[in-house]
Amino acid sequence: SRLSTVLAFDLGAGSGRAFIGELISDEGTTPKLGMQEIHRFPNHAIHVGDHLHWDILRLLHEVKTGIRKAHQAGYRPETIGVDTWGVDFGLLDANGELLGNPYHYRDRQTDGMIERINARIGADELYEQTGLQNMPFNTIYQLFAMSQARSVQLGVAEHFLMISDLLAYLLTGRRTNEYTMATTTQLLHPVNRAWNTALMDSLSIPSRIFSDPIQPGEIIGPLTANVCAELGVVPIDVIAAAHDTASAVVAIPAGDEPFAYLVCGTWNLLGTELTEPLINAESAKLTFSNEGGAYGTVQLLKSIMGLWIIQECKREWEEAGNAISYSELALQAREAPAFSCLINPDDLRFYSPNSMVDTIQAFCRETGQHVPISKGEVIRCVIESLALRYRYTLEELEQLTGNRFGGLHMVGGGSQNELLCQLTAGAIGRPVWVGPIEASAIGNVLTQLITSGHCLNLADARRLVKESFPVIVYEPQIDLPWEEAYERFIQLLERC
Ligand code: LRH
Repeated sequence: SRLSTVLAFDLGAGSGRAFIGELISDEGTTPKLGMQEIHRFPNHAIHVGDHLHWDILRLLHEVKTGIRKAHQAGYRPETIGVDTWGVDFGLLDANGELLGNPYHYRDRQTDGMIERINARIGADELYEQTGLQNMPFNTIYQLFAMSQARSVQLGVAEHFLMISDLLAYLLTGRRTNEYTMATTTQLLHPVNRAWNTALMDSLSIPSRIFSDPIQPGEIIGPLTANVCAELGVVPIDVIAAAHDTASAVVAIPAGDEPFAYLVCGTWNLLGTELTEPLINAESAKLTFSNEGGAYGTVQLLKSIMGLWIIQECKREWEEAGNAISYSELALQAREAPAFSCLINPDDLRFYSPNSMVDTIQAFCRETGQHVPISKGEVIRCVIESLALRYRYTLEELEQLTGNRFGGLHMVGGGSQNELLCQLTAGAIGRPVWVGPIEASAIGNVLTQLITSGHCLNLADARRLVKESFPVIVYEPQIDLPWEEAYERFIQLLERC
């Protein structure tokens, strides 16, 4: 029988998805979670003049479509949750109207802002106050760029809402700042877990636009009468979901022991779960972030450039009239020779280049390596480099925490890339436990089930994941000279 039905939206930088999560219990067996995908839609960056934006109204439309489709398919979800990527936001005026289209985090307005804030505050001081890796896209740099540009919108804004808060607002009319999303702004103090208004003041960011964070799982409110009338549904409660990364970690099938994870999507987040922030000279030097997790946890992690590099190559080939599927790309990469060239995936030149393929080739040329030409060679180079980057980051994480991890949990859309999983196991010389793929959406469902009392807590939720979804194990294969490749990779990192 069906114990509970909820609806989860998970929006990433490349696509959004809607899932029905159902807690089902058959006679005498332990309950299991079932996930049905009911809607999937692309999420595109839109160039407007000199800027890059998200199409927030289209996203709202797709979320509404998801609610409608769930209803049409006969589901009656008890609650709804919306999780999204971090760092981006919308601003509301005093009447509660949205001011403009939210910027895309890859918009160039943040160019040079890290240097400017470092000059004002000092990198060490900023790390001490925020506990976050200085990524150019962090909200702090976006808001500082707007304030430096005398943004009229920022001048009149009364409310700041992260993308997930904004979508929840457009559905419910309630303005909230969810805590785990708020931690991706680099404006929240990691120890007292409140907005850092002194930091905002020193950067001319108006502190009046932020409200006290609420925790994932808190009830935001019911769908507005307008939305209910438009979609023909009853006023279902919207529940605050965690940041997509934090939500994915909720769904990692781990036990009580410390574990390391890789949330693998457009970005790759490699980290471990702690109960308190870890902020010291070493974590600053190794540039690890202390992001807020669900249920009081701290996610000590590092952002790695991720599948973005592959997505961009694919898009470029498509636009040049050489469209190729991911499965065909994987096949060609598998056949390409191993370790013919490597890149540092986190070199900022790969962040937002005009041509990703040219940039990879230029990197290899400049570092005196073989220059990859075929699609297979290019993708092989990226996948091997990512796998080596994971090893490097995992070892840093171990150095920082003093833990030795028996393997790596891998979740997220990118974990469907078998070659990446297999090469990662090879690179780290330990097993990679893959699954569940849709971890962010599952974490979102679990958060709702904890709120309704169908799951007791985080540990209970993770037990349910273990009972409900398979984990594929990739054992390291010793067919390739990984140690030698790793040495070359480290030399490369030292040079650039
Ligand atoms: C992953 C993610 C990541 C960063 C980035 C902008 O989807 O949320 O944790 O915040 O997007």
